[in-house]
Amino acid sequence: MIEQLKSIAEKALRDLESISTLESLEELRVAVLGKKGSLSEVLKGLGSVPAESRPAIGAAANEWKRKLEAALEARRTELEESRLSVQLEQERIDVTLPSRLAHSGSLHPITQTTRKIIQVFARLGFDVTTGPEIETEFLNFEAVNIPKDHPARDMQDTFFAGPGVVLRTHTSPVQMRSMREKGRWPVRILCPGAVYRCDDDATHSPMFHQIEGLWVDHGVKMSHLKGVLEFFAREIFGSDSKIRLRPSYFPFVEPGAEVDVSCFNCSGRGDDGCRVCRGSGWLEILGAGMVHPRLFEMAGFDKQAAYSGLTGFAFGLGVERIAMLLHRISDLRLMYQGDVRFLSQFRA
Ligand code: FA5
Repeated sequence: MIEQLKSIAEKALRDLESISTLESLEELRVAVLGKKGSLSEVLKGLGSVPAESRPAIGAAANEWKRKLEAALEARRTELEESRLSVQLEQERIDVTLPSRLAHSGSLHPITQTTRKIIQVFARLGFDVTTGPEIETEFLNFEAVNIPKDHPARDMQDTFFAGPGVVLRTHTSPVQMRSMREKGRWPVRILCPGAVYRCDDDATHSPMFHQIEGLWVDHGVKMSHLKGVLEFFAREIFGSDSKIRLRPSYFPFVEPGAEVDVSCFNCSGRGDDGCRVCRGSGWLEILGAGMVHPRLFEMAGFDKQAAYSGLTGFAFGLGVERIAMLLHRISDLRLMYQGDVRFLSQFRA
């Protein structure tokens, strides 16, 4: 039996030399030393051996087992080390390679400008509200005092989406929606959103963005409008900005005004070579005025209230126009072409 044990162990030690993977090493261990391994199988016959021979066989078996285990362990360590070094070689990272540039996106200049403007008016207590871009012809025009066939409709060349339905030409219908929804005053809202007109040139796009402001309450005056717009101009264009109001006509306000801001490039001096104001010293930024009392009627407000001191002011600005002025963009169409070379210049 000792001879049998010896031959099994010696064969196992020889086999061990040709083993090259951890998996086949484990297979060999199980085949020899496992519960049903060849060494264990031989030892099962120990019962039939005379009692006096058993200690010697047991000692020999233990000795071979110990030798085999030590050899297996040594081989395992070798194989593990070589597997690790192969892995390290294969997964080598060259830390000296230049890194790939991560392209992070950024907010579109129109979104940035819209948010900036909203933040300014939010500080004055204006709540942001929105309305649908597909609007009824009634709310887009009649309800804001532009009757059918009125020449004022020519000011806003309109896309019709169906009978009595238009792509809104301005954000002014949101004034009416808000007043009707609330049904009472005060109303102090800011309405940003896309609007549509049949325009297309370097400063006019068929789709553009406006922000409408409306403040309705007893005692709201033109001087409040001026103060609010002056604050807006200083926050957006710089602390020494001034504004001026020029009389103008919008059917939904009376009186109405075009509002200009002093040129931030030449500090309003109107320098000859100023590329921003072209020498005038002023930049037109928005339309504004005192809410026409007819709008309060259309909103369903109590007629008496309309004539007993309920007043309001409204203004509407083009976001693209403000973004173009702030970033000196000469062609508004650049903002819609999705060219990252252009857009990446506006990373905040
Ligand atoms: C209006 O749309 C009025 N609803 C504004 C208003 C509201 C006046 C409340 C009084 C009281 P206007 O048509 O001027 O006004 O347009 C306002 C701004 O939108 C313009 O100053 C201009 O900056 C911008 N705008 C007009 N048409 C285009 C266009 N096709 N593309 C880009 N911006 C435009």
